[in-house]
Amino acid sequence: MLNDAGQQPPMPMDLRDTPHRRYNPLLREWVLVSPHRTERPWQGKVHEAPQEAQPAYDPNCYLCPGNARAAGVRNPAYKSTLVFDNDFPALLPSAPDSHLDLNGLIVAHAERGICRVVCFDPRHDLTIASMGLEQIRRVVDVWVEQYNELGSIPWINHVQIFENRGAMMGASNPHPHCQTWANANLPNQPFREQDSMEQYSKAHKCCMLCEYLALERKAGERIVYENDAFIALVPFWAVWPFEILVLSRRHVGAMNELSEQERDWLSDILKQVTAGYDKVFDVSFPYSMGFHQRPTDGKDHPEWHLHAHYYPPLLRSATVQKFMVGYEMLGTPQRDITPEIAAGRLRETVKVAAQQRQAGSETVLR
Ligand code: H2U
Ligand code: ZN
Repeated sequence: MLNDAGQQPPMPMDLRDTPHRRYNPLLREWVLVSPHRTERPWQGKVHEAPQEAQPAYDPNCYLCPGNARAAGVRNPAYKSTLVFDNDFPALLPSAPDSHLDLNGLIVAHAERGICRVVCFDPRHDLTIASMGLEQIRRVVDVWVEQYNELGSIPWINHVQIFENRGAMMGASNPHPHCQTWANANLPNQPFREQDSMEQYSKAHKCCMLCEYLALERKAGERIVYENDAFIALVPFWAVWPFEILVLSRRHVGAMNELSEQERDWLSDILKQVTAGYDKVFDVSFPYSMGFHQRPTDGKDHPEWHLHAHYYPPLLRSATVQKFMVGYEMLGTPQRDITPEIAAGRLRETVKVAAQQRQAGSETVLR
């Protein structure tokens, strides 16, 4: 049958079998999905050498309480969280306002910023997955404080909170910690997301991620875990094999709009997601994660919807990771295992991890 434009309507697509490209509306780019390839990460479990257990206190760790850091400053004997200015900051608050522009082709602008480190806990051997909910909640409170404090500095327009977990992701230290980089200009990814969300809400008179959330809840197949205030799902357009997007269920732009209870639910979902990750290959799962929050430029940004991205590199075992090479560097990112299959697997590991916690039989991976 021909459609109104006199054309043959496209055939319904079998996402499980047909090579296809998926659209990422946040970044307005494509990812190539090749589901016909047979690699499946959980066929035949690969046993790796057990990871070295970490001590509760490491006298050589720069982040443990009472120890001297790399640049000589000594950490206090902190009892819960610790925030300090990065001793080797990528950005400086004092950069003079200067720029270079040669025919719009050789262009540079000075960038001011503040970089901090947040230690989650005095215990060297913990991770978000193994920390208690009250401990994680204290970290959430610190993130809100940091977002408010840094964001209220007039020239700071964006606050990026991110965690590198595991040596594979370049984490310098197993001690549970994250970083905060706050600066004047929106970094590339939030800039693109902000532009997409703004254009979408102008065109559709509603929030892009609220709409997306409703579609995902209806479909159900990409949802990994949800609680009263947050949802964790493998986005339809995921690039990394076990990528997860955590979305607030309520339309809020930043963590400082969350109620006390919602902050507890945020702590819960972070623990559920990371504990589930650790069960995928029975190793401490490496990842980079970070929150995307409303810019702190003094504007309302009603289009902005609070979310966190988890980008883990592991693909098929503790040692086989995904690399963005070849076609992906020169063309488009590509994946074999579909987001739906990855979500099914993660849903199961989150459940198993929670059951084991309840039964008191969890093996904590560090
Ligand atoms: P990772 O998130 O990649 O592990 O980085 C930790 C940060 O901690 C890194 O930016 C800082 C590094 O500069 N750091 C200090 O500020 N002082 C230290 O003594 C060690 C590490
Ligand atoms: Zn330590």
